[in-house]
Amino acid sequence: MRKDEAIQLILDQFPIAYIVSTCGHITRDLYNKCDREEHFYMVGSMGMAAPVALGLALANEHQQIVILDGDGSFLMNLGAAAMIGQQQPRNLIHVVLDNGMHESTGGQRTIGMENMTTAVLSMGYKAGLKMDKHEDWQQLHHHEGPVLIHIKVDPRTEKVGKRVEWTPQQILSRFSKAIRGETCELSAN
Ligand SMILES: Cc1ncc(C[n+]2csc(CCOP(=O)(O)OP(=O)(O)O)c2C)c(N)n1
Repeated sequence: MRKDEAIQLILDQFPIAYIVSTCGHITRDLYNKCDREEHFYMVGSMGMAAPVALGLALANEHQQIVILDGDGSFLMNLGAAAMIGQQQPRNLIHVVLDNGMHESTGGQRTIGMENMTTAVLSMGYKAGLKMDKHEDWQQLHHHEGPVLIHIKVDPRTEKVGKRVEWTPQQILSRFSKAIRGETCELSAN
């Protein structure tokens, strides 16, 4: 599957979710596909989308929170997965877009983790699903969180889109307002 197809599937499956995306190309891909106040774009802090999303899920238990992670970012901070497994937030979906590399910094290989779904089950996730085909998505809604969705994606062939134009302060401000149900009237620089 192409990465942009996978991101579109996530947006279609979780249309009202709050999404925390890992730094680098994944954040840029999400931003360029669809920019919403409900997106918290990590800009720089690799491995930190999962702990940020965990905090959000615990503090906002009636909102659905989605982590859009890369395999490099997921592997960099496995401790966050262990904490998610221990805290058991029912409203948290952890998506890992696995291209087998650190694409954002030049394509260096990751160590790989074929058994990511069984690994997180042993840490306490309620489900670990490998979703490589469009049909696989039908099984999704039977599970409560925390759920890990492992998606193998192809290496990029097209040019990456522009960087996020919001400042980190604007990202935080508009996201916080959105999750509190307040209106927001910011415009990007
Ligand atoms: C703590 C930290 N280390 C390294 C980086 C540099 N960096 C940014 S994105 C990235 C690769 C992320 O890889 P992955 O999560 O697999 O996503 P991909 O780039 O493949 O989309 C790296 C190494 C960083 N931003 N922060």
